[in-house]
Amino acid sequence: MSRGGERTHKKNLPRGLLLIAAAAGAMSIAAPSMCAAQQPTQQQLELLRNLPDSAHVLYILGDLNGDGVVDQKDLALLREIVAKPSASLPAAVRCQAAGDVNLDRTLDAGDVALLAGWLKDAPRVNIPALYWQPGLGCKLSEPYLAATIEPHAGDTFRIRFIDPHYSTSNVRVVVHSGPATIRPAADGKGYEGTISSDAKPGALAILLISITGNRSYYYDLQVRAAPH
Ligand SMILES: [Ca+2]
Ligand SMILES: [Ca+2]
Repeated sequence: MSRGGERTHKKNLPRGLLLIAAAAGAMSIAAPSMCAAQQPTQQQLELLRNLPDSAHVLYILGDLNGDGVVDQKDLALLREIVAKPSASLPAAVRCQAAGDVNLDRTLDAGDVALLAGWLKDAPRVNIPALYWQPGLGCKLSEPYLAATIEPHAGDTFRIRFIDPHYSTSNVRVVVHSGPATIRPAADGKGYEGTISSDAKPGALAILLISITGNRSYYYDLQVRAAPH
């Protein structure tokens, strides 16, 4: 089974770096200057404003056009960007950062090769990975989720729904593996979990998020080493 996004990437990622995407015109999710077709609704903005401090908006690694799946369309867009790095972004791109599938903060042939490999034997990545970046330049795209990143052992973590159509009745989150437990949030707008108090620094708690429409994603929480 393909776990295209499976990675050991979250170690040592510098915090607060501006995303490569920003330079090429991708916008902050809350930017007021989005063109009309891509503007988040008031309801979404309200949900974004009310996210817990530790939560980051997630995007799907490899999903450049933001349609919720990772397939040949995304690979074609990535090839186009890499072939002409000085050209303006193809109009279909909603999340340039999602093309950095090897997470080295550049878009180049290495990403094309990796994404092509994920899609070599399947029309789409079976269960794509969700990821986050500080200062992310992605426009709001599927799935509309935010999550705690890098919890410590013993911490509570949260998955929050930004899309108002999502609730605990149509989005299911379970612990796929690793030192964590999870339960629906009392308000039905997300899930809350706990990292085991004896979790080792660097351990991965992998969540499986299943959304109505038969789509599933992995989200990795890496237990942070630093003390509180
Ligand atoms: Ca896509
Ligand atoms: Ca890259």
